[in-house]
Amino acid sequence: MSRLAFIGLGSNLDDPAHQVRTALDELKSLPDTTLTATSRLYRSDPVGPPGQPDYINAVALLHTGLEAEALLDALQALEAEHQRVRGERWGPRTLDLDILLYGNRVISTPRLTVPHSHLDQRSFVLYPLREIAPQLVLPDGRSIDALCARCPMGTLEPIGV
Ligand code: A4P
Ligand code: MG
Repeated sequence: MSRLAFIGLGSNLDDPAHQVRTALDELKSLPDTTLTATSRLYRSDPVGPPGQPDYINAVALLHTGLEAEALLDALQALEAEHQRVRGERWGPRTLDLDILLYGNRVISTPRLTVPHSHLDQRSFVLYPLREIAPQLVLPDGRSIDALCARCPMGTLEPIGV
């Protein structure tokens, strides 16, 4: 069965815009998966340890036949191809690929929390998400419009495709 999955992309090292554009292209090659929509790229202030560079963020919509854990495996393989080195939590990275939403499913396993934690507090997730899915409703019934209304865009800035 094919499901809609929203993927959050983020990078703040080694030419972040190039990392994100390349990753959007690579999502097209995942098995049993179609890339259906991509947001613009956004510049965002870093959340997490101070002193790290600004991020480039984007959100993609996939139609996928992959189960959620298989999708996570595929995304982590793509992160590894981008020479991602896992350091401190929320620290700088060449590429971060998060499963924001997977159909209408709520998942809580040691490897996977869906919807992605903090999704409702992060402008760099919510505004690109709304750009490609203005009618979106989360599994708990909250609409993307309601979530954006409670999370100011702040310094988040679209920078184009
Ligand atoms: N994991 C659990 N649920 C998921 C999911 N839905 N999608 C697990 C992807 N992975 C999920 O992730 C740690 C573990 O989370 C994975 O092994 C997976 O099993 P990680 O990518 O190794 O570490 P992380 O990303 O540092 O941790 P975390 O808590 O996922 O951080 P976030 O929430 O991804 O935040 N500031 C700006 N402006 N823009 C950003 O994109 N990103 C982060 C990272 C911090 N600050 C940022 C940004
Ligand atoms: Mg992550």
